[in-house]
Amino acid sequence: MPPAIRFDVVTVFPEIFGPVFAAGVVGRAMARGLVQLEAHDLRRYAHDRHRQVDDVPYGGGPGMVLKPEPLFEAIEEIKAHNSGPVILLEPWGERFDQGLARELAGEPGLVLVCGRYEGIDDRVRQAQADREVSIGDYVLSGGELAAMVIIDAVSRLVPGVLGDEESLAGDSFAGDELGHPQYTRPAEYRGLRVPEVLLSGNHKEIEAWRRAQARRRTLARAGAPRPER
Ligand code: 4FV
Repeated sequence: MPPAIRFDVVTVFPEIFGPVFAAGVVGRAMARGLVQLEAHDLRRYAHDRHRQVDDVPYGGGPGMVLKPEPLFEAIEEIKAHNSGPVILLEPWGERFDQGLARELAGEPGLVLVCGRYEGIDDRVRQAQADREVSIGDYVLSGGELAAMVIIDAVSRLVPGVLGDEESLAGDSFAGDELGHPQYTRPAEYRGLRVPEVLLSGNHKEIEAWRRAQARRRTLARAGAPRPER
């Protein structure tokens, strides 16, 4: 049975993806063949003696830039078996959020290209990228963590990945509201009690309380001024 979604990642550190997705709901979905992930070693597409994947920036300046040739070759080889969008992970990309996660979950696959060092030769963006995505306004040492965030958030939205013990319904951002507070046994701990309504068994009142809490959280966050830094 073909996977529900296939992720191909281009990276200079392919070995870090296995351990991250060995456990948990995404790991289980991979074991069930619902989600497929292959991390491709960029160096495999550099054919000189030193397998050079980066070089000094034209115009001078610090650091190194990922070369176009290995990336073009890797992306073109991958596109033979993954018809999904080619996505560059870059801080100036479109912001990743639950809405974009839902959109990407509808794709047959994603080709995720991870930058390192000072970044990627811009010709890769010009000629190979369908989208550029950022997970947030900060600079990472590489695109790998951003790729992992996207793989996890998108995989959860693929039908069949979440068992009934996990549901999308209670997710924050499932609709336009944040999730409600959650509690489990014991009913009292360190003098802190679980709200009585949740112990009442009155599902109408419980649902009303949860909606009210979700709205309170959403308004609190919407109203919270982002500190100028
Ligand atoms: C990033 C972000 C990010 C910048 C230089 C990789 C690094 C290197 N990716 N959201 N924020 N990428 O900082 O996605 O290419």
